Amino acid sequence: MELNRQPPPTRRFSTGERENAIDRTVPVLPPALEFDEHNYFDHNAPPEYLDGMTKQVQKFLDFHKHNRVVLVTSGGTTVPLENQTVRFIDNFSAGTRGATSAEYFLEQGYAVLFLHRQFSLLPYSRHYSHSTHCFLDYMDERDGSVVVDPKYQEEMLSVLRKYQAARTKNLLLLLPFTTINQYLHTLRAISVIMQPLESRALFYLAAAVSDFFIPPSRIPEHKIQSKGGGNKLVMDLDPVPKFLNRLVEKWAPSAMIISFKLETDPTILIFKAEQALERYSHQLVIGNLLQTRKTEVVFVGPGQNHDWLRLSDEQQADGIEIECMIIPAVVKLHSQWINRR
Ligand code: PAZ
Repeated sequence: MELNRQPPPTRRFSTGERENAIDRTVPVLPPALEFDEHNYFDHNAPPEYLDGMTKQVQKFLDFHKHNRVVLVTSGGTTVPLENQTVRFIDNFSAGTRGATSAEYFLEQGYAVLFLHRQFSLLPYSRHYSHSTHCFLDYMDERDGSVVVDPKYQEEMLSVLRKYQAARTKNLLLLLPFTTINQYLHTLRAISVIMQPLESRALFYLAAAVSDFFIPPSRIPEHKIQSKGGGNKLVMDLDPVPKFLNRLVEKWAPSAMIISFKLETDPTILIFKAEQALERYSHQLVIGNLLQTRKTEVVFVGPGQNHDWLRLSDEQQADGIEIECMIIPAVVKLHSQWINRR
């Protein structure tokens, strides 16, 4: 598969096509322009912790200035319905793709910035959290001490060694977010700090990012009242500007950028992935379907190039993870990207 930086699509100001919100087959919103960026970031305050987080990232990048660094985004963003948030809109993503991919990137020698939804799955600990077992099921008591149940020893030792190696070598930095606004501010700030890495920076955008939000001018301050249970709650959400275009053109112009596209209707997956690639002019879209995302994905690159990666029945039965195919393929493309610049 060839990688290309296509010329940016025809410029026009974005408009909120709210009537298109439900029909996923209509064209996606136009990419955000500079105007949209200012409009959004000037009116939606950054999270209070952002300065501290960017200092951490800067320190991490100073340590890895000659290495390849991947920013993996993972998990779903929330959309608060109140400023003092009691209720919010969320999505299904548990962060499996992101956390699993991060482990395989670490195996390939990358330093990993892991921008993830707080409390979603994390690299390494994911093997023992959110599973059907409680983590205490992995433990046993021996002579008054807590030990790992012998039947899990071998596997847990292997995971523990990889985790400790990543920590000792300072290869993994965990960066949590919760809301769509925190995610966007953090993504922008980090990508700008990553600019000196040039082509050694890789963006692997696996997070399930909200498409709609309530702007600060309309969000209620306090908990929405149920008024005795008789009233309907009618929501009026604005589209979240499509900042991928800004990432490609301004925030990280030399980096390789890979986005994911999730659909539920197999007949539109490739079309939507191609459409995203054309609109945002980045290097690769990885398409996946909600139902089969753990066993197959499609790489959609420039020139209507489609490569399906699929686990065989046997691989599935053996517990092989699709990310062990995705990441080496991505790393190969990233090497080509670096060598061409
Ligand atoms: O977190 P998870 O492993 O359950 O799901 C991963 C995913 C489907 C969210 C990811 O592969 C993806 O497609 N992210 C982009 C979603 C989108 O905005 O279209």
